Parts: sequence; structure tokens; C-alpha cells
Amino acid sequence: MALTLPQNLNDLLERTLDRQVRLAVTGLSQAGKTAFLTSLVNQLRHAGLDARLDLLTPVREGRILGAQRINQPDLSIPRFPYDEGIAALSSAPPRWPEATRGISELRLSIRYRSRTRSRHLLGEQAQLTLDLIDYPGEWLLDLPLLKLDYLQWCERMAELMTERRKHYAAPFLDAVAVLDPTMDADEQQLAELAARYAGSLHKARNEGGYTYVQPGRFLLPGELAGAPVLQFFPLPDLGDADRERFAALPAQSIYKTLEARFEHYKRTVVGPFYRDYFRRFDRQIVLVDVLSALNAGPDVFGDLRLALSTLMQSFDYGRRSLVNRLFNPRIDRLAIAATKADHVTPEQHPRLLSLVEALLAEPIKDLRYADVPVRAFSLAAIRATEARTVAGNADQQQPVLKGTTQDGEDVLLFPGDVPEQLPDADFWQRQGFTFTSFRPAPFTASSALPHIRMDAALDWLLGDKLR
Ligand SMILES: Nc1nc2c(ncn2[C@@H]2O[C@H](COP(=O)(O)OP(=O)(O)O)[C@@H](O)[C@H]2O)c(=O)[nH]1
Ligand SMILES: [Mg+2]
Repeated sequence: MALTLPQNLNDLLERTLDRQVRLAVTGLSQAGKTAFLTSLVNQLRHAGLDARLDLLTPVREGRILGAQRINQPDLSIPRFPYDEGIAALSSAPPRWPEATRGISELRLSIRYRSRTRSRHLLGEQAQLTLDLIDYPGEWLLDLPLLKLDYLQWCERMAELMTERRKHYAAPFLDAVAVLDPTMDADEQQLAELAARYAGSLHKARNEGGYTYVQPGRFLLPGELAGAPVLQFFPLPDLGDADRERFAALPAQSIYKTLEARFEHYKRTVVGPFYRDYFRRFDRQIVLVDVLSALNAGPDVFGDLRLALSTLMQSFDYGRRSLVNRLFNPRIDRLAIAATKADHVTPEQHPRLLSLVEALLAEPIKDLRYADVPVRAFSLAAIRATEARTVAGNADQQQPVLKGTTQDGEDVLLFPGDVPEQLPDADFWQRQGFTFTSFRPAPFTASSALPHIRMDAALDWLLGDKLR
């Protein structure tokens, strides 16, 4: 008897904890987070009806009763614009949901019939609460700043400066080169340099396709536009050797002013963002737009790899145990997903999968070490193309995609072979890959969105919570 009581208590607690899941949908800007969330809500609302979710076990077993949006915990945060997204997708011509400019929250309640015997005998209908947030991907890359001081950050930023990046940053680099950091700071001058620095980040992102751009608020300042907390920048050519030399500088020196603003930014902008939204996750899906990076070339591809592995160090991972679930929740299972898989023909999907695994090889090693299960997927949250075949050379059938480009042109095309491993010089030489962006397929607001393997990813992330 003495032994069974704690066991029962344990079960009870486990079961209570299993009623709520906080899922971190992680991805840099343009990775497909908003599309994923829109599709997730749509699929779960249509589960058991017209959604195609055969790979989601509780749906296949006919145990999902429905899903509803319920009031989110924090009423001061905007609601995730699901209806607006659906309205965009079902307009004529269909449009993608708007780019995200701020934080929004979403809480879903999923009703299901439990499979476990004890609950079943009681005829219990179980309920799972799923909490999600959406945010601009630009801001996410600020999380790693919390672990750096100003000088370390300057060094990191200098390491990123490839020739192409230097080109985008030229107006800033030229101006900062003549700056003496030991001199007294001039407000006007710092504001002007910060504007140039922000300009170089915009160019690197918009023209170059780079993802590792810090600080994220410089790209999307929100209500902080023009505030002095955003008027800083990294000083190039500084190193550890400068630490001692600069330590004794007066507070009004350029160096000390920039350092103080950097710390202030961390404390008042990044810290609260992390504290309020990025702690206490149970599950995670890391969305990666591998195909755009392939399109953009070796520099951007390497940059994405670095950005992702840096980013993943900002989350807490660990095996699930009752104690840490109660007091210190950590991510105990995660999915990594190559998004927009409908940009390539289906026979390329296994290659896309091994490519995203190769891209995240380093963080995956750490996760294995922490004994946290990871699975890779290739998916399309909102499928915009159809797979077809046409007669090719020598009686071979050639797989192709049928879709409508963003400009409204109907096309039938083969985008190319996805490399199976991290691409080598040879691949980049051949320029083997070009894809077109597609418009979403026509869609009526009352139906389920077409997708690729959303069900498989959801099964991995939530299936065990819906038993
Ligand atoms: N073909 C296709 N394009 C997608 C898909 N998901 C996202 N996209 C494209 O990628 C863009 C950015 O997606 P979004 O979800 O806004 O990215 P976020 O910045 O991570 O929220 C969209 O506007 C679409 O053009 C998908 O499943 N299929
Ligand atoms: Mg978004």
C-alpha cells in the first residue's frame, strides 16, 4: 500500500501536467512560422472532418472530438490573426498571410476520447490545452545576445563580415573606421552611425538573403523606433586585448556609451522578451527554409547554419521527469522541419530531409547528448503546388510541379535536385537549383488547408499527449 500511493500521486500529477502543452514554433524570419500556425489551427479544427490527417494517430483512431480557440492567458497580448490569415488565403487571387510585425498569442483546446483504459471506463472526455505564440523571426536572433558582453558581440559581428557583407555595410564601415572609441560621445554622431548600421542590416537581409542579423529590433523596431536604446552598433577590429585598455575609459567615452546601450538593450528589450515568451516550453518545432538558402548561395547557406546553431543554444532541453516538469519545464522532444517542401517534386523530399539534418548536425549532437528525442521532417504547412509527371527524355517520366507564380502565371516546372548533404563547391558551381515562389492554391474559407506531412509532425509533437 505504502508503495502504491506515491505511484498514484505520480500518475495523477503526470496526467494533470499532460493536459497542457506549450509548443515553441521556432524559426527565423520567412521560415514559415505564421503559415505553420495558421495551418495547425485549421487542421485541428477540421480534424475528423475534411482534414487529411491520417498520420496523426488520435485522428486515425477517430478519437478527436474537435478543437476550439479559447481565451488566451494574457489578455493584453494581441490574438494570433488566424481569421485574417484564412481571409487572405481565401481571397481572389489567394494571398499568403501578412508578415508578422509583433507578438501574438493563441490557445487551443483539443477535445478527445482517451484510449487509456482507466479513463475510458469512466467515459472521460479528455482535453488538451495547446499554447502557442507568434512573433517576428527577426527578434528571435536577439536571444543569443543575452550570453554576450559588448566586446564579445563586436568580435562575433566581425567574424560574420564576409566580402559580400562588407559590401552591404560599406557606408557604415567607412564612417566607423575614422571613429576613435576613446573620445567623448556625440549623440548626433552615434545616432547617424546607428542609422547606417541598421541600413547595412536591412541590405544584408533584403538584398543578400542573410539571416544572421543582429540586433533584430533594428530591422523591426516596433514602438522603439528612434529611441536611444537602439542607437548603438558594434565597433569593428576590437578584440580581447582592448578589454583592459578600455575598462578605464570615462563613462562619456564612445566605447563606454555603446557598451552601456548594448547592456541596456539586453536588459530592457531582449531580457523581457525571453522571460515573457521563451521560457517554459514543453515541445519545440524548428522550422527552416532550407530551399531559400540553397537558392541564395554558399555564403547565405553557411550563415543560416551558424544562425540556427547559435539560436538553439537559447532554449532549455532535457529529459522529462516529474520534478523538472513541475518546477523547471524543459523541451523534452523536438521536431526540425524543412518547410515549403511543395517547392520541390516529391522524390526530392528524402533529400530535403537529410539536408536539413546535415544543416543542424551540431545542435542535433547536443540534443542526443541531453537524451532529447529529435525527428526531422520535410513539410509544407500550406501546399501551393501539385505534383505531376510529364514525358521526359528516353521514355522517362519527369516529375514536375504545377502551380501559379506570385505574378499569376501558371507554370509546370522542375526546380532541380536538392543536395543530400551540405552542398560542396561543385554544387554551387553548377548553380543546380532555382525555385520560384508560388501563390497559394485557391481555397474556400470553410475547408481544410492542403498540406504535406503536417499530420506526421503533429503526431510527433502531440500524439503522446492525446492518448
Ligand atoms: N509554397 C509554400 N510557401 C510557403 C509555405 N509556408 C510559407 N511559405 C512562403 O513563405 C513566406 C513566409 O512565410 P511566413 O509563414 O510568413 O514566415 P514567418 O516569417 O516565419 O512567419 C510566405 O509568405 C509564403 O510565401 C508553404 O507551406 N508552401
Ligand atoms: Mg510570421
